Amino acid sequence: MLLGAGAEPGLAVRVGDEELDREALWSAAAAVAGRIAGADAVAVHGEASLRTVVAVVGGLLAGVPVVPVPADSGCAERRHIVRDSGAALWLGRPQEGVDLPVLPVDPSERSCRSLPEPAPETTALIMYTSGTTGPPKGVVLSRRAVAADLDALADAWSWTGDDVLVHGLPLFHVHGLVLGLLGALRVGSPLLHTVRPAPAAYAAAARAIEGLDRRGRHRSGLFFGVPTVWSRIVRDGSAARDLAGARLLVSGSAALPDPVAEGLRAATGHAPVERYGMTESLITLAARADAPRRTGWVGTALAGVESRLRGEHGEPVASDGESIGELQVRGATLFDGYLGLPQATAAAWTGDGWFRTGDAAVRDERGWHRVVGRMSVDMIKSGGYRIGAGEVEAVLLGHPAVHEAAVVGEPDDDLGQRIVAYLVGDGIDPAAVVDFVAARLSVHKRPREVRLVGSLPRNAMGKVQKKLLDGTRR
Ligand code: MCA
Ligand code: AMP
Repeated sequence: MLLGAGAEPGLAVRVGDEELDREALWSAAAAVAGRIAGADAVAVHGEASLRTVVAVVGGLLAGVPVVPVPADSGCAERRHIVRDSGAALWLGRPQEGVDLPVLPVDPSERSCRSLPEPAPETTALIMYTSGTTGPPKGVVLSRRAVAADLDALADAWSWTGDDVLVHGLPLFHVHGLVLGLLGALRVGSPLLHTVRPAPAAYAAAARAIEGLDRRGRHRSGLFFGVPTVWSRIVRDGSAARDLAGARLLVSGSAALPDPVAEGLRAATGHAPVERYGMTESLITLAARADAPRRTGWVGTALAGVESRLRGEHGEPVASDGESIGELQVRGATLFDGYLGLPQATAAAWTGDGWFRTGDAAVRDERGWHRVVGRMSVDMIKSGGYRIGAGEVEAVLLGHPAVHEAAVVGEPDDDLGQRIVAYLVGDGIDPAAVVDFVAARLSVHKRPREVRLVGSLPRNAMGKVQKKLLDGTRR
């Protein structure tokens, strides 16, 4: 069973002030499953709510591929995801730009319908993620891959039903949805979703765990966050103190700066464990809960996963803790391909069957990894969100005042990288251009800064030389 239906009864999920116990969640989800059975795929409005939880679980019970749609997406991105995925229905609150039949989701609905468990190779999710160019691609993830990843993480972190999971991450990406919701359901640990990952909300959840004793046993807190969340918690000293009673703090989705890791250790008494992954591979590397912490290192390959480093021409790179190569992975957690894009899928794999992550890393003799950056400047990570420079540039070029555009990620203390747009044009209003992107792509893909320039540095072939742009320190 993908969702661990054998787990003990009791609280399954609380989102904000609303909650469902396991029986009520399964029953509401079964009602959804009954209505969507046989659909090619369903799009789910990814807002942080019980509706989203019920819709996703309903899709998985029915064996219908679930397509989570970012809650902050603009019309163009939403329309692309809905059309490209072949979704037949929209589950959740209606949104502009969606021309699918809408199926409202009611968490208080009950159905006693029981459905057969779909085969492991069935698609569980189609998750949209950015490449360096073009619109987001649909990453096809099987139930087998999801189950393998969650079991390997449970093993690495000694994650059991005695843990209460706390996070406030988006329910439309791997971190918040696969690990943060499906992980909790598979393992059987109640999830307290804080709606937003704000420091005060994590602190309140930490205090609430004390009221969730199970059969007299004390529950322990497992907290997930992206580095921006941990950095904000460190800056908010009182929230950090409330996390002192946690069992484990986990950081992922982007590099955790050493000062943030050290700040957390000082304020909470806990050194966080890091883990690394991608939408395409799910989580592949993690530090174990029972191993000594190594700040700046993301850990070893999970059970069922292998890793290696390769140079520019495919040559092996030494695992000496210093030599840098492209990180390549293979194993049970890998995706089935990009939906409808056989060429892009083929290009993502080496001739001998390893997935090319596009991340530069080092590996030491003990198999620990440190991620040192992306191979391409056109892949940006901001607040843990993956954003392709080309996707933002294409939208900017659609603005009537913009003639040329180059988008880069610049170092940012809060977000890791912030999106900066260099623009050439006539009478550009920077704020209007930012809103133009937010309305079409996603709010989190908007430039945080616009710099107006007379021209962009280009090479003899006319290609923009991003490394020469003023202010870029990459
Ligand atoms: C501001 N806002 C706007 C605009 N400017 N809205 C429309 N147009 C504008 N021009 C509003 C936003 O809607 C929002 O409103 C508010 O301002 C704050 O938005 P923002 O500043 O973007 O948020 P933030 O505080 O900077 O966000 C930081 C964050 C967020 C909370 C850490 O970046 C986040 O949730 N990151 C998680 C990403 C993640 O889960 N990645 C995992 C990928 P309002 O507040 O009203 O909504 S999966 C992955 O990477 C792998 C597999 C892995 O390893 O995990
Ligand atoms: P996404 O597909 O949104 O999951 O983004 C995947 C990318 O996030 C990876 O290719 C890495 O660049 C980055 N990433 C995820 N986890 C980590 C980590 N622990 N340290 C550094 N980068 C990370």
